[in-house]
Amino acid sequence: MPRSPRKSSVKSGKVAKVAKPKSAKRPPRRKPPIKLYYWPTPNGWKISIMLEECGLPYVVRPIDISKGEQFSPHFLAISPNNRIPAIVDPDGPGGRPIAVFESGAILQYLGRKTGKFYPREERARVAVDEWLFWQMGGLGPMAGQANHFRNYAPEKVAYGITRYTNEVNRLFGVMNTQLAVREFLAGRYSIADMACVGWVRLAERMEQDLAQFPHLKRWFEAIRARPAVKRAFAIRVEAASAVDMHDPKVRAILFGQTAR
Ligand SMILES: N[C@@H](CCC(=O)N[C@@H](CS)C(=O)NCC(=O)O)C(=O)O
Repeated sequence: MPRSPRKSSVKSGKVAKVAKPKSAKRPPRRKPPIKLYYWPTPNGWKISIMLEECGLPYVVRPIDISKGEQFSPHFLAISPNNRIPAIVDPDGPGGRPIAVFESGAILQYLGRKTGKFYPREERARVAVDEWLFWQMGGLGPMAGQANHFRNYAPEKVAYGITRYTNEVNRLFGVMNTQLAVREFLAGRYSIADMACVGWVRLAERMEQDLAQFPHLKRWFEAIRARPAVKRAFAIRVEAASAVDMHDPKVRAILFGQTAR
């Protein structure tokens, strides 16, 4: 039973101050939402999907990578690799703010924070980590290069196109084989699936036909139909739709980077 406040003795007709009951304390102030530094790309989608799946309040802060906003001192202080995505969580460990860059690290952080889509049990967690790191070190970089050589390189370099397109094809095959025996990459739906789905969404840009990978296709359709994923894919950034990848200024920013 909650303790009732004790009235101390009454002097000169006044009621002395009494301790406020715990329940009368002001509720803790709501923390502001997580800031998601974002551009609509497969790496950006990973985090908007996770935030939506977890029901975490967040605000989108577009970083226009075609205009070089990823090099602003403010953003570099959060993401020193000048890449999206990044987050700032005002309610980080110890209730203090934390900034996190690298999509894999952000997914793991949000998974640990919420206890969702990133199991605690060690064997299940290792399985998620395996597929998450497989995405970060394999599917992401290879698909990125395939997309670059196929769609953005100023000249058609046959060797680069074949090398990276084949590699994406091989990696799609690896997922297809795994998904023949598992509903999701690590068994249950997890941050590993969220990391991969954006690249499968862009299959056509990398000359991949999902009909060749029936289990991957089943998985992709199941994930794409999730309400949270639909909401994440529906986030519109007007400026992103207007980017002209043939514009020499845009190309110089994105494709001419060296050490600064
Ligand atoms: N390993 C990074 C890769 C992130 C990445 O490549 N982001 C791209 C968009 S998908 C970017 O910010 N590009 C900006 C640039 O090239 O300057 C991660 O997973 O977070």
